[in-house]
Formats: sequence, C-alpha cells, structure tokens
Amino acid sequence: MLTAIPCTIMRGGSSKGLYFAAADLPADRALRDQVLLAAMGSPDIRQIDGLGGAHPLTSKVAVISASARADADVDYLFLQVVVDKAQVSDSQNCGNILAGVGPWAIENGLVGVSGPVTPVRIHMVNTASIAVAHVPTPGGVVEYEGDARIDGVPGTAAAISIDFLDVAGSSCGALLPTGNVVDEVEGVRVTCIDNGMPVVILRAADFGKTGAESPEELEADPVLKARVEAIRLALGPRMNLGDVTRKTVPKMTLVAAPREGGAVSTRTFIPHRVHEAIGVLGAISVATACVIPGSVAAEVAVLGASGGSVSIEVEHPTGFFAVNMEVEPVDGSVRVKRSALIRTARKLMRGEVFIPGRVWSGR
Ligand code: NQM
Repeated sequence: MLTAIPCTIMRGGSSKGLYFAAADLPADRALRDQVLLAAMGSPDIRQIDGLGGAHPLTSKVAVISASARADADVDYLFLQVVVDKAQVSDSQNCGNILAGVGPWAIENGLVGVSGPVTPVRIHMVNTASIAVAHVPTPGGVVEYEGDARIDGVPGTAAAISIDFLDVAGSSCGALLPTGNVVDEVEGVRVTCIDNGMPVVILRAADFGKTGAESPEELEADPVLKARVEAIRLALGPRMNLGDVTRKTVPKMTLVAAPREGGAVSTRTFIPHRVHEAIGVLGAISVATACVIPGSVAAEVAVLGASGGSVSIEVEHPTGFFAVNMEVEPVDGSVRVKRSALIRTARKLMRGEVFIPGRVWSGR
C-alpha cells in the first residue's frame, strides 16, 4: 500500500527541493518527518530510494500555507532533510528554496496575480521574519524563463527580486549574538553574526588555508573539519542556539581577501559539507559582517565607497553573490534597514510522491 501526496519539485536559487501544501502533509510532526524521510530516501548517502539528490542542497523541503498574519500572504516553513541520518531539522531558514515559494503560491491559488510583477509577502516561519518576493507574472501567469543569471546555476531564468526587511537576529535574538564583534574560541578569532542566518566567520589563514580551495579539497581535510566542528559546537550555546550537535546551524564561513574583484572570498561549511556556492541568508550575514568595523570579515574584505546603500559582492566557489543593503552605523556596529538580492527558480515537476505504507489518509 502506497500513500500518494501532491508535491512539486522546484529548483529554488542554487538549491532544489520538494514543495508541499501544509494541508497535504500529516499535522503530527513525527509522522510528517517520517513521510519526508521516505520521500527523500533518507537516511542513505545516495538517497537511492527517494527523490533527494544525495547532497544537503538537494534534500530540502518547503511547506506552504495561507498566512493568518496581516503582514504576510503565505507561511513558508523550511525543513532540511538530513541525507545520511533519520533527521529532519527546522533549525534553519533557507533563502534559496524561498525563491520558489512565490511562484508556487501564485500557481496554487494562494496569491492572485496583481500585474506584470506580483509581490508575494512571505512569512518565514523558521525565523518569524518577512521576505517580499517580486515574481514576474506578465500576461497573468508566472514567467519562469528570462535572462537573469545566478552563479551556481547553469543558464538563465526570470529574475525574482527578494527584499528582506527584518532578519537581523531572527534565529539568535541579536545581530551579534555573543554581544561582541570578535570572540576567541579554541584559540581562533571569530565573528558570530545572525542577519537571517547564524554564521561563524573565521579567517581561512588561521587554518592554514588560502580561501581558494575547492569544496572537495576542504571536505578531504579531516583536521580542518574537526577544528571547525569543535568551534561550532562550542559556539552554539553562546549564540543562543543551544546544543547544535543535531542542528544545521550555525554555518561556518572561512573568509579571505577577494581574488576575483569582489569584496570577500568565502568557503562555507553548511555545516559538514562545503557549499558549492553560498546560501542566500548566509551571504547576507557575511556581507553584513564585512561592514561592521573590527569584525573578522572586515579585516580581510575590500569594500568600495561606503554609505547608506552598499552592494557587496561575496565571492564563493562557483562565482559571486551580490547583496544590496541599506545600512546605518549604530554604536560600533550597524543596523540593516533592508537587504535585497536576485534569485531565479524553475518548476521542474508536479505530481504525487508515493510513500510506502498507509501513513496518511490524505486531506
Ligand atoms: O542561507 C544552504 C542554500 C542554503 C541555505 C545552507 C540558504 C540560506 O544554499 O538562505 O539558502 O546553508 O544550508 O540553499
């Protein structure tokens, strides 16, 4: 007996995942997680018995419903299905999968088209914060094709511009969760920051790295991985995240001076595999650290003219991630009034995913 559950597979930014209506999944969390593990084929490093792509970036889920909030059209809950463990985590948000939420909400009747571009106000449940996605809808339907290019994804697609309004401290309670611009842990100077994603920023040079290594080279270094993980576990409670042993945050970003004309070079552990690019909210957090005087990122970053409006090109293993921010200085740190960026998304498949057993009787 197989249970059929309606599902859309989408690429969101440089990630890929399964998009569900909340009403199509079990309300019981444990049962819901069991369904999602079966849908993805976890735990298994190949995810051979499911739809997952055998990497954290392709083992992601969006759960979407109409929002009861006055400031949002839809609620978006992000879930990370761990590839090789029977774990589903809501401990982080995902700005890449977010890129598919607006198109999905319009096509599933949760938001009406309001012109050639339809703004969709998205309540990001994981972090109780709001993003506004501007979805191209010429002729009254979602347009996926276009000429926007984002690094980490081949080809071009229609641009979805996304504004983040209030993401500072959304997971950790403060932009600088430890109260310091720099902390020392395990003998290494770090900057802990949360502008939408909890990130620990470390200097690549402090680990004997240049910051130009490939993800494969970094993942093949067991000493580096052990040091980075020890720092992550030590900082979890200090960043108000509690015991992070089974959590996918904080992300650990090695920074170095830019090599390609951007502002800063990055390599990010998410937190055990190394990202092929960088996460959306992860990039916003790193870019924010670059403009905080004295931070570990500011020490290596090369910034253009600073002012109220800044554009920071974050270099990553497969290109650049441009973050536009409106910032104002406050007591040696900054207040970010707004962050904006461009993503693209592609609807890949719509149908039903079949789950072994009669686990869920449907709506
Ligand atoms: O930081 C990967 C991704 C992400 C998260 C990760 C993301 C974000 O690239 O907003 O997008 O850091 O786990 O999808």
